[in-house]
Amino acid sequence: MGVEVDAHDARLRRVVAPGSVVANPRTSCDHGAVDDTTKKKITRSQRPDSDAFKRFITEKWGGHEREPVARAAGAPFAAERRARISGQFPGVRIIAPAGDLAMRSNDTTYRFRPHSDFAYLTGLGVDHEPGAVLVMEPTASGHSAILYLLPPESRDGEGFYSDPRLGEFWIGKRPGLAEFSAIAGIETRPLAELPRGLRLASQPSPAVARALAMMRMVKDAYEVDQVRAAVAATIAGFERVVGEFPRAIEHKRGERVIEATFDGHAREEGNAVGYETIAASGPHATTLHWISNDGQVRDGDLLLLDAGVEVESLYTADITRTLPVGGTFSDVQRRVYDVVLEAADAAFAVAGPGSTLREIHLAAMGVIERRLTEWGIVPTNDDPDAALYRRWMVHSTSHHLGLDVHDCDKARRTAYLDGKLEPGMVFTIEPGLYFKEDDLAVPEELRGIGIRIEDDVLVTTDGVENLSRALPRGADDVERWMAALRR
Ligand SMILES: [Mn+2]
Repeated sequence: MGVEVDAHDARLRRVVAPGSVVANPRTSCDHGAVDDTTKKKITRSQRPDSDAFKRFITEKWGGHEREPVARAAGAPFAAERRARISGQFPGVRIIAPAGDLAMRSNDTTYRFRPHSDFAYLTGLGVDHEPGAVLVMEPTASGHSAILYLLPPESRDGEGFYSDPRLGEFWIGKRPGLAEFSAIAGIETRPLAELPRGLRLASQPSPAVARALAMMRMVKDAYEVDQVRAAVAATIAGFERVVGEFPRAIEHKRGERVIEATFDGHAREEGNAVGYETIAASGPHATTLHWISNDGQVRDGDLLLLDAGVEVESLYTADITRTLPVGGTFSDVQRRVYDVVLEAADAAFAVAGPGSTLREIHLAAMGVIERRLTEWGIVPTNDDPDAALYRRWMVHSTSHHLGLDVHDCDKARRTAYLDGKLEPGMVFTIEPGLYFKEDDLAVPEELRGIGIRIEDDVLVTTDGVENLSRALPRGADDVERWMAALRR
């Protein structure tokens, strides 16, 4: 995603709704169940209330055994992270809630995604586990970790069929406490045993949140592997999208064809998209966060696709390519494209251990300023800090990437922008140029052209590795790649 404002936060807020991180044990507020808060039966419930029914529905079922589980690949790494955060907060209780199901409307919830710090400290991905709270209690030698969870309602109780949130009749078999302990390598206890005081204040402290953001800036080997997998899945998604261009051109909302193709791919190959897909054709590409995606895709347009697959461990990629829908760039499209590519290359040239995100941004902006000045569209100004060229590139060039698309946002600003890059850091390089349709400050031929090129970058011991290099960047390479995909 191409913007400094952390739009991803909106999604986190959706998952960890204000006030809802406090787990809500055994609150059945759904179909036919009684809401603990209101004690009012859900209006539409028509389930039989007879004792005979209640007895019959809980008997005569086959095997009760749970699926065998294996230790999660990320679990040892999560243990190492817990040890490191423990060392930073001796004697202090550390709490990391997964967050709770967020209501969409009435009793309908959004699909659950745990808080990224919870995933980081437990190694649990996918939709594990609404209501869970990781508590690290201080001990003489460090901390002991306990994972408090809502146990599933299995076949021997009324909740099995009456609790749409936990009952296995509704949600299928899920790991129980023993299974989660085996998966994560952490002692588990029922959420009901979480001390009440912790329930009421089960938010990570700002100091812990900041320390975790600082830690998360340098990825361990497991995290780098996961980002690589996310990038590979994302590149495959871009290839699928190009294959759907003919259908997108035919459709009245071709951008939705692009979005649905990529998002479907993300669900098939990963957990979900890492953020809302931007599928912006023609002038829509000049709207930085164009996620309505309800426009047409026309031959001759450029299609800006900014999208990322989030894999099951919840690490995401964040890649943008700007593709000529008809397969070939026009002269003016290519002229703008080449400037953005030159800016990206200038950013790559200074990126490496010891450089900073601020320096990388300035390298890219140097190219943008020089070329736009050569084109004669930047007004002269006596103030050397006026930076009027930024009218056409208002976002920053880089952000950290990992469990969150805008990763480590709670890190200190000085560390984020001016901290020296270290091996293991993963960030984006994503300059762009955006000439809006009604921009009277530029020649008519530029109006309606929006271009961004975004790659995901790993800092190595002696430079950087472009993790998304398998996706063509140069205009000629893009054209050849698209032609090959269409054959
Ligand atoms: Mn981005």
